Amino acid sequence: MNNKKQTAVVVIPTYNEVDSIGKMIDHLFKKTFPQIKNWHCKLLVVDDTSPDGTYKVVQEKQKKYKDLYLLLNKEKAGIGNAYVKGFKEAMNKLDADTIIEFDSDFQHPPETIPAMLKEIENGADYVLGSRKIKGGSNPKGWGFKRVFFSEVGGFTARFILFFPFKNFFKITDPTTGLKASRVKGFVNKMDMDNLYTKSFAYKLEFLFKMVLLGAKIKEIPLQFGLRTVGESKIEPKTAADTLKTVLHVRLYDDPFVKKFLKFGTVGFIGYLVNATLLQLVANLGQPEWMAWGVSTEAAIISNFTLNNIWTFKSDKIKGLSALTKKFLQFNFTSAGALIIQTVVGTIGVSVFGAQYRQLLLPFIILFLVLPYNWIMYNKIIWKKK
Ligand SMILES: Nc1nc2c(ncn2[C@@H]2O[C@H](COP(=O)(O)OP(=O)(O)O)[C@@H](O)[C@H]2O)c(=O)[nH]1
Ligand SMILES: [Mg+2]
Repeated sequence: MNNKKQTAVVVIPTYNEVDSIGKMIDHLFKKTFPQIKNWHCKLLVVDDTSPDGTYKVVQEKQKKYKDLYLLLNKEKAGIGNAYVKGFKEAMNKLDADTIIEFDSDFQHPPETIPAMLKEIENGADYVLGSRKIKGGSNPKGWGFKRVFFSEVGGFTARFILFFPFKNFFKITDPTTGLKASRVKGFVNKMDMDNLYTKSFAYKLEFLFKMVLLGAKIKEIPLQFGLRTVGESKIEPKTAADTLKTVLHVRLYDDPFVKKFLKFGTVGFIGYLVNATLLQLVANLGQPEWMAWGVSTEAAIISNFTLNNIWTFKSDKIKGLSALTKKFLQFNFTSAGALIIQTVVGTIGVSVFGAQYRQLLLPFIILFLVLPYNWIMYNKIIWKKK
């Protein structure tokens, strides 16, 4: 064990924050950091060469505080861009063990910094300031419209990113800007050169990717303050951009969704095989049972093969004996789906009437057969070793 203190780097991106940055720097170095005994705290301001001269205030303060750093970008390139640069600087040059995302406008109370570091010490990898849990709140001055959009937006993001898994219930404030992230195993594993967005929505992309990296998440209450000086840089297009980002990462980066889409595609191909062969064999003048039997089995073979080489290729079944055994099993679970569909379909028609037959079928498939097959494939046929 060495007793060297861990380093926490607070990153503040700024654009035209000349009225708040000086006060914030003084507050952090005089009041906040001295309270934090277990960490060596550094402050990194990432400024996009603000026309109002924010960076000049920082340069002036650097004469006074040795742990104050400034990263100057040539032009305004978005808060996400500023943070990516800040994260890299904090990791590569400032020896960061934990990185805190913080605003200069006092909307994030500085007392949350020691609170977040405590949670990191207690084993959390990713600490989020939440306005939604007990002790947290939106600014008192926010009108109905602002609160409404924040609520609806937050819920939509939560749903798209995490439904139906535990983080949908657990992460109450996905659009929060206040965060502390563990570097080792998390920020240093993040592919920051290939982020989808450099705007405010990077907050949600980061959140999603931290979850994928297996971060242990802890929320602390955030009493989000009113901005007293300067202007919000949130642009009108932020909402649309955020929606695009959450949809993108969930569709393209979530292994569950990718697998589920393949599973759905294979199922649909199976249906086409079934329908085509049913018609062909019947047209050949074969008995009805033969047409149904042959086409159904062909669909089962198609589903088994395509799922094995594509959907579940990471758990692919190989070797003749294993393949035979699993294929037989697959026929049994498929028979189960057939039974479910037949029984529920028959009951449904007797309850609602035959005119609802075609309407019942997609419902049965969507709510019963699909989940049933998904579970059988994952838990039995292509069970993880
Ligand atoms: N460097 C940099 N900082 C930015 C940019 N956009 C916003 N910020 C800073 O990010 C922080 C949060 O932005 P803010 O406008 O307060 O967002 P709000 O609190 O959601 O209204 C503030 O310190 C801003 O100055 C940008 O394009 N570049
Ligand atoms: Mg703000």
